[in-house]
Amino acid sequence: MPLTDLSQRLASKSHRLVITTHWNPDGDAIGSSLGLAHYLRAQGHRVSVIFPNTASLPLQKSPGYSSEFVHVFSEDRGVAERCFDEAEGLFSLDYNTASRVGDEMQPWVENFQGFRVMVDHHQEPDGGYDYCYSQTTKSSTAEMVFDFIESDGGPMDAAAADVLLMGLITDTGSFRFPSVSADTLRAASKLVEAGAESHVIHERLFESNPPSRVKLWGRGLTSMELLANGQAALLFLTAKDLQECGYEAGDTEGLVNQGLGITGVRMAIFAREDAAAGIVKLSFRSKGEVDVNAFARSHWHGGGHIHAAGGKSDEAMESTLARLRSTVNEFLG
Ligand SMILES: [Mn+2]
Repeated sequence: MPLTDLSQRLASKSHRLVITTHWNPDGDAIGSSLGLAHYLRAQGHRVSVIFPNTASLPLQKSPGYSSEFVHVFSEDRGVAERCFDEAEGLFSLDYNTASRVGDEMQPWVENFQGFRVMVDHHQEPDGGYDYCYSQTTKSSTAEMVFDFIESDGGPMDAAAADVLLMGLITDTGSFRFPSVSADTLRAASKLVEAGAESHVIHERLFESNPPSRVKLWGRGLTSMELLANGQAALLFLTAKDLQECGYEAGDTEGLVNQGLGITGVRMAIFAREDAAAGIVKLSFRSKGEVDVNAFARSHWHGGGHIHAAGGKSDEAMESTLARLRSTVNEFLG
């Protein structure tokens, strides 16, 4: 579907719009949502952004995160529900299926009565969208929002450029992953021209850590064990580790990637015990042909991309780790 279809719809008048993204919003979720909001507001639309739950501390410093048009569903449900009720159009950014927004918010996305727009780069998008922009080859949803803004033709302010570049940076590991294309770098170049500063974003995201994050990375790295004859690295943190180090939301984001830094490792697994929810949260990363989306779907109630996926286990930590060892050995064996 061409981007101009959506441009025509939006240009007809000022719309009341709601922008949503996935549970535990990461840099691309926050960046694409706020970037699109900044842009559409400057175009005269009345836009609310609804995050399902609170972002990690560094992401809360994103330009616009604390604005009056941003609401966190789990914190301020009444206001968020009113935004859904009043909006004429819904945007689903950086998620392929409504369950990704969490149980509480899912019905509000599924039952939304106005026009619906999906902008996303994950596999197998839900149906039921009036405008579905799904491109799995794109580095990030932020890159897709950039494409839309460029095609739409309006001006981009420095705040929009900042958060969109942040989305590119976080979803590409600072332009390291195979998903980085010439288009990605061209988008980055245009965003810098529009006022984004890469060093400012890096400092905000990666050099503003609470001590708990650095301590937990130490523990997580120490837990590392190799599986499948050195082809996989498993890292884990127990509820006790989290408690002793003073865990805060977002502390372990990115830790799983450390496993891929080992020679010969093609798949990395990170398991974090979530005592409150009674589950173990799982993250998977891979290189080359190893499809962690397939692995997460077939064994761990999850999914994602070929090289990055998530899942969960309802079993206790010890039995989850045992089953991870056997399923990984079998998967890569
Ligand atoms: Mn993304």
